[in-house]
Amino acid sequence: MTRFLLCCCFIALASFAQAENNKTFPDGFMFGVATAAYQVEGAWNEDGKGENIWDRMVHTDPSSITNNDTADVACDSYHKYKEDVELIAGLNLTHYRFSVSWSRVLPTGFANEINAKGLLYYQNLVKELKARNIEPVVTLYHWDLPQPLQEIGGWTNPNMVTYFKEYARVMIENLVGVQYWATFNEPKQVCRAGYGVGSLAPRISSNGIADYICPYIIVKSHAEVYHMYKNDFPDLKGKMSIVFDGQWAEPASNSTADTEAAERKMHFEFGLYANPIFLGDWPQVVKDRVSFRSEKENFTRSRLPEFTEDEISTINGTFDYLGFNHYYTRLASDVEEEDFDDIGYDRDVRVLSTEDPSWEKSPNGNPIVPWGIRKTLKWIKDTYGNPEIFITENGVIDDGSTLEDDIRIDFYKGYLSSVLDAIYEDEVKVTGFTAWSLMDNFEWTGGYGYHFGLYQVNFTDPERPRTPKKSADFYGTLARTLKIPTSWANKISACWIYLLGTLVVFQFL
Ligand code: IFM
Repeated sequence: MTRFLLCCCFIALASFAQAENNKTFPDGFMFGVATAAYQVEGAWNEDGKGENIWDRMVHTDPSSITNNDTADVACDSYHKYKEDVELIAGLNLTHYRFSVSWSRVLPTGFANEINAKGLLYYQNLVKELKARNIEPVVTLYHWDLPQPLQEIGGWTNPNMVTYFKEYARVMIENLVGVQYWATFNEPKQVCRAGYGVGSLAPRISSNGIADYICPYIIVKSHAEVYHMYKNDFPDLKGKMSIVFDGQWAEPASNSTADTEAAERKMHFEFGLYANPIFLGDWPQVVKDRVSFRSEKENFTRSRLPEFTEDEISTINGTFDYLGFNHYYTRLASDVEEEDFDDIGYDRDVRVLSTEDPSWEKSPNGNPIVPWGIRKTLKWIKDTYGNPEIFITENGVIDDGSTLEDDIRIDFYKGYLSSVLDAIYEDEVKVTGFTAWSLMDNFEWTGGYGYHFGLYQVNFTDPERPRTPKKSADFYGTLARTLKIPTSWANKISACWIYLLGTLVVFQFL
């Protein structure tokens, strides 16, 4: 009996040494990679493409981007898409998440003029993927609004609902084989960074005003497209949804104030966009906070637009899955109510975000906290009635100095272990995982200084050659085996533990 118990202990120890989590992802689980049109395509003015808000920003204010980088050529995927698909196929991946450049297909943004060559590019990409058995996951809007639509107010103009729907119809009609659609990528970035603080294009600074009008227009646009897809294309049978970015807010202490602050933060950052679609209407705490402060600031009504009953029921339930991007975790602590002289989103949220100094950091300073993804997944499950969750982005940067990107491999080991825990311990319905990104690309205002890729791209070479990093092999093995690959070092320590165990059991007992 003692021998038996000891054996069990050693086996358990050895498995622990072998990998963070040696469970297998469920059958049919999807592993893929993601990119976005503006970040990889290049060809910014080729074959009839129109100008978008990022083209405008990088060309008129070059210093807004690190090193004055532009995405004029980027990874040149417009010309090299076949090579991209080849790389994806070589990694045994099930899907490729990419986005459509609206102004490549509709140069002015309006559907009166379709650019046949632009459309053909996406048709060819989908054809190439399908031929390799790779499922296209298509995002309709990943931040690159046609400039003429910005001239009329962009995502603060109610007419955008119609223009977006007309654009979406063109894409749905022309990419019929697509089974996975997402209307928007990370509406929080579009609204908060684009129209609130003004750090991303179109760089509107209307803190606490436009960043609430924008979600109102975006969720209505999303809902219209969802209904159009279901009603006008009943034979297509694909899934339509939206992608949210959700970083975890961990209470900084056990106090009730900090616990409530963390929950409030989740509702302002995630719920503001997800609640109307998954539950109907804005989160109550957001409605209460913005209306309370608006009244004190002498507004005649809340700065947060109110949905009509009709809008609530139209928007509610417009999802087939929940697209989820996750990168980091922060600590949340309660902040005292500030005076009412200045208006702003942060004053509405009333939460201070900090980091635990003991957390490991990525080269850009983001905390690496694998348990944060599990907590966010569980929070989404509990808050939104256990929807199917498709992880549409997760990743970390390396410092660009080496192809031996162990930082990325360790990052994925940790985060994927937590995803497995979410699936098996918390029973969250996660059906897919998507690495950001297939290759190094144009990281918005960070230019080419941020290396998120499984493949390195040489941006000084006109050919833009792609070279696999060590993590590409890791990720390919993961996709093939549905298990987190164990490194040789871990395998060797596990063998030593087995060996030692056998010796102890049979020699000394
Ligand atoms: O590069 C971005 C992407 O466009 C949206 N999600 C986060 C990524 C990394 O910052």
